[in-house]
Amino acid sequence: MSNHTFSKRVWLAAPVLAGLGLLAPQLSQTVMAQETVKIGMILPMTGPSSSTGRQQEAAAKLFIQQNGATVAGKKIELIVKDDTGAPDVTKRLAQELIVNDKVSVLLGFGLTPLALSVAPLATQAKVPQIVTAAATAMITEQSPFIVRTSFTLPQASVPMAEWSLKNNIKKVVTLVTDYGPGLDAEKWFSDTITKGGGTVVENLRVPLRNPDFAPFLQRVKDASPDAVFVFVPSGFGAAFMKQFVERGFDKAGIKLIATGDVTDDDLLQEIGDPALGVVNTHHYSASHNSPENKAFVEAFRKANNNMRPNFMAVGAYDGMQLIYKALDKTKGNTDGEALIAAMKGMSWTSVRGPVSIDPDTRDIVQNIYVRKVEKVGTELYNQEFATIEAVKDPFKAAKK
Ligand code: VNL
Repeated sequence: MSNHTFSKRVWLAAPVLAGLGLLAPQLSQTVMAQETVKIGMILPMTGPSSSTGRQQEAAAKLFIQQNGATVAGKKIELIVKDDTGAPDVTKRLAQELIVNDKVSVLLGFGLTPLALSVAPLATQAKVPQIVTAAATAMITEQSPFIVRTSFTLPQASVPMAEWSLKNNIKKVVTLVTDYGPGLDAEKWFSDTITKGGGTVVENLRVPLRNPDFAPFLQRVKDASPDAVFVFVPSGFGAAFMKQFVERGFDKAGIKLIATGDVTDDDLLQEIGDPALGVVNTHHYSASHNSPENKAFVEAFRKANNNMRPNFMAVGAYDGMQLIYKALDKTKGNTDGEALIAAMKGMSWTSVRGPVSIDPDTRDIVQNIYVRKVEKVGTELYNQEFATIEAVKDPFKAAKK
């Protein structure tokens, strides 16, 4: 019996069988099996940024566990791939996921070069590429199929400069990792503080691979600024802080200010007391005070051997949230253009606070919090003490 005849018979018989209540379980099983929506998640699960992979995979899986694996009548299948942090691998995996697995959506992308390597494929295949980690501002401009749920470095760095100006920090040195997000942090922090009457005496850039901060920290010391503003990517903060303390900075009267990537929730306990008092700006703290976040942190810890979620986990959790919401809105239509249209302007209450997707830029609009590292009980947290509401990426806002 050919498939054609079979399906014809099923359709002819369907009303009768359904009436008898005999068809429903069988038919729905067939339909579900056929209508699986595959989501390809590409992350650095090994290599120097493996903490980002671990956090994001855990968060995506928690989201599915909490919300079920069915949306708009379709079964969700998450496929996780390890790109080891190498852009050529990210690109190959994306190609395989699109061509062989026929994924409807790609998500993840732990670092800027990894996200950039996939942008042309997303455009060509018309597959939405949800960037849940990488944070260089221009990433979303590389394909109309990119939507971001993480943050941008200009978004986090401008508020740090504004706080500095109000708190009598006038002479600064910047020290950033030498690639996309670091250069964004350097530029937007420096421009903002200079416009406000401050002075940037040096812009120091440390290599991404095997960074040795010691010679750069010596130059910071020699310049004796009021503060040093630092960006290093998630996972590198502990190595930086170790050398910072070893060189006696905590006693040299030079303040450390940073984006929250440095005082990452994933590393704060490991960094320990040297982080106490560091003021920094970011979009998420595990101690963010909301019922949604309390429930999230508790569930995340429970499912992951007490691991504390960081901002990377939240980027992926919201990435899944966005995909579910878009599928709901399209009533299960997985056409790439339809999904992107559904995502534009979408808003929800994230565990980080209220968020939305800017319909013009496809980038996330969110609160940025000014935080100070403090001890809560026996643990260190970034304690939020001021909020700048609904911040759009300044890089794209400046172009208008
Ligand atoms: C990036 C930006 C990566 C911020 C990060 O951690 C981060 C990036 C891995 O765009 O490469 O904290």
